Amino acid sequence: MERTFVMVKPDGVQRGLVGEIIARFERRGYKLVGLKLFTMPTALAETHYGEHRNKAFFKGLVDFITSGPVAAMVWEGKNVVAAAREMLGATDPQKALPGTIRGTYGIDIGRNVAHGSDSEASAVREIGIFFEEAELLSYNRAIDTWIYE
Ligand code: D4T
Repeated sequence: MERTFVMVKPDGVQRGLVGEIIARFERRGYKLVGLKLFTMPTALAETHYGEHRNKAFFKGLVDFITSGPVAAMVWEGKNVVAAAREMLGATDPQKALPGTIRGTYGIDIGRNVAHGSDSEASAVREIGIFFEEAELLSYNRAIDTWIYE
């Protein structure tokens, strides 16, 4: 089973959308295997967004992502990396399809509510940045036989 990293950003936490976003993944059938609420230190934000280090929006992005608590989570399930990206919608909420998380709750690209890993390699990298191995739980759900054939 694949795992992906999803994070409700400070705007999503401030707007009270943590429960809504968790509920979407739960209802779809994915399994929550890691969850924490914390304020990102600047060094962690710079590592997480390292690929954007030379972009004009980098400083604003780091200032924003460290401005308040984020809800970091790891979801597990079949093809969950790609599915989570689809559920989030396009990075720019104005291009995100209606019904997606960003297409439902966002307007500006710098306030796009939530993050999801963009590939299996990114998921492994990001889960490793945000979680200790012991914080990721392995457990069985009786309901899985009603989700997977
Ligand atoms: P995140 O990482 O936030 O889920 O976004 P994506 O993976 O969907 O998109 P990304 O890495 O290209 O962008 C990271 C982050 O930067 C913000 N951003 C992006 C911004 O403020 N202005 C911009 O012009 C771009 C391209 C939004 C998401």
